[in-house]
Amino acid sequence: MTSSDLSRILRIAEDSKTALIIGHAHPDGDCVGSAMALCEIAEALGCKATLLLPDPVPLRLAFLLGERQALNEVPEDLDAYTIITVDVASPTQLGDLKDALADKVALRIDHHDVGTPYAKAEFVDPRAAATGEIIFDLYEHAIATGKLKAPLPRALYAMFGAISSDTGCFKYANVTGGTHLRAAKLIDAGVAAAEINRLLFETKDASQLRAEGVAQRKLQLFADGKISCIAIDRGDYTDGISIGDFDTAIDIARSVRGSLCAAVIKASLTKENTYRASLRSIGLNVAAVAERFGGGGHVRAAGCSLECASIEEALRTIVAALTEAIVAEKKA
Ligand SMILES: [Mn+2]
Repeated sequence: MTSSDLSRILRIAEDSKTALIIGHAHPDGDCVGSAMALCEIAEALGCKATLLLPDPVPLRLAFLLGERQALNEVPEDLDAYTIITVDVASPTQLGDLKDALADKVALRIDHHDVGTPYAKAEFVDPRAAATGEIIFDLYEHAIATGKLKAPLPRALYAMFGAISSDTGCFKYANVTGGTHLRAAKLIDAGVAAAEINRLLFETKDASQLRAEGVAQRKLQLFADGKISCIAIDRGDYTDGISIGDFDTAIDIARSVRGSLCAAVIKASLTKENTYRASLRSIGLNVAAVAERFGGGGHVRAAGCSLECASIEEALRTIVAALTEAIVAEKKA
């Protein structure tokens, strides 16, 4: 993002007296941390900021918010707000808020490779490993231009969490030298990096560990082991295991030696015949696969929802699409 882009974003935040800052459905660490940090920055610029997330924040990410509360539904006086989204690639990612927010988003700050434009002003930088990197640049720009006078420790903490979360603790292919430089500046500014990484990556609920056991038993390989899948049906949400406990199942699927792409398919708890697929790869463009089903994301990490009669059908559909993508890639 250029410094004139950053100036324009800051101006939108400054000019809005009341801002509604929104992340995506099924919030992840990047969206929660980035939205939290932007709220802190907007408030320091003299704006009243309200955080809105389409779904509740999972317990494991709640620490990024500190004392800040997040709304889960749009406020009644919606038109009084300047609406800003962070890490939201397309309107479908707004989940149940999609219809209420249609055509009302003033500003989108994002880093996804594949998405559907929807905001009046769009600032998307796919080179950023996390939206948190863009928020950090925005913060530095505000300091450098004198708009922010004092450091904002809670914002810095949340930004580090955002960046660390979306890079898998600085180990994914999206990490650049710039990612480490920003992290270094955050650590030098006093951010408790080890604490954040421990809470993000080394702390699990017992139910999550049990879910990982279920996921390991459900691992299936296809295409000579090039595709690794875990399919989770409604009946697996039992014994105190919730759907969110399977968030890390994708790490199990993608760790299989020889796997080129991994998928975790989860049955929706609330919507009959609806399945959510998370896709990961080590090169294959899974964003293009997700896009076929109305989803999107990054080349190596993407997601989509499917309407299918059963978990078996959802699994067959995803495996067929991934197999086609592997064959097409070989030909190219
Ligand atoms: Mn992100």
